[in-house]
Amino acid sequence: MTPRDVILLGVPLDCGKRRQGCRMGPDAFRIAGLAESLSELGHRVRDDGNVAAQATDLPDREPLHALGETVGWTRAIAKAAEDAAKDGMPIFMGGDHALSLGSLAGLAAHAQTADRPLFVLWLDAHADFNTPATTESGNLHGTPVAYAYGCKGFEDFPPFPAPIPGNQIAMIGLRSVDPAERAALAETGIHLTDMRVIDESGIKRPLAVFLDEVTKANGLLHVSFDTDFLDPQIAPAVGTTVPGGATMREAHLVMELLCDSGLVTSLDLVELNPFLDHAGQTAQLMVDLTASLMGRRIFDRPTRGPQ
Ligand code: Z70
Ligand code: MN
Ligand code: MN
Ligand code: MN
Repeated sequence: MTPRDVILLGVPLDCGKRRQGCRMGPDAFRIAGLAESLSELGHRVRDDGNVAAQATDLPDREPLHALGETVGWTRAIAKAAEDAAKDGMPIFMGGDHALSLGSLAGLAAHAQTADRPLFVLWLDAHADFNTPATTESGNLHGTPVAYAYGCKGFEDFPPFPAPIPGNQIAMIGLRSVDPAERAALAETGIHLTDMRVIDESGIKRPLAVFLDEVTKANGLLHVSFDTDFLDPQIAPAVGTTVPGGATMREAHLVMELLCDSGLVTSLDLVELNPFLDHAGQTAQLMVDLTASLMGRRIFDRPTRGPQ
């Protein structure tokens, strides 16, 4: 893989849901050796430390959990994301998935300036396609894709710069989707790959189809990696475990195919809750998967197809 300028940004945000612990994520990724693993692969790595929360005077609004705090974080992260994207490949070390309200907004602004379409790959058990109006839990980590797609209901948030069309978004790993999300997704054109498709036909094909579209459009590609994409047996450090997730081999294959594509321009690592981890196992797995995405290999192979 061509050496990249990687910019690590810690985002100790924990306000996207009620269960706490994700704010320890950035340090867990550091302690698990993310920077060192990427440097060993030949990348130039800079750790910019943690993004600071931004205060707002926006009042909270029931039934939403921590609305004001989340809007403040969204502004701060969007600014950091847009700045970092100019310098290289940002990796956002979360933090829960509300982080992506900000990373997507900042990267969409960057894509607009670069005059390239932004594509988003959402690796997650969940669709995160609720809005502040449809959410049953009030947890805003369940909303970033709807924000980026331009759904109504986000009036308290900064206007999303250049909403992302559905055909530029792919979700892989789905196995927990709320009724309101399912109804809303039906009309979007978002590429939906649930676990049944993966069981029946494998994880490679839906990914390859999407990557082809990114290539054809000369797009930027943001990968948003929710730890709960993985099966909880290999990744126990998540607040809402959903059984039946991606295996170690499926996850590494996704990362290797993404690496081969050379298309990934930014990455979120989210929903790791180190308080629930077993001796750093999940943090270490996330770091190893990121290393696969950034070029770590067992053997060098031709980049296309079986031999
Ligand atoms: C549900 C909600 C969610 C992650 C849980 C769950 C959302 N759809 N996302 N864990 N990562 O509350 O909106
Ligand atoms: Mn998520
Ligand atoms: Mn999830
Ligand atoms: Mn498409």
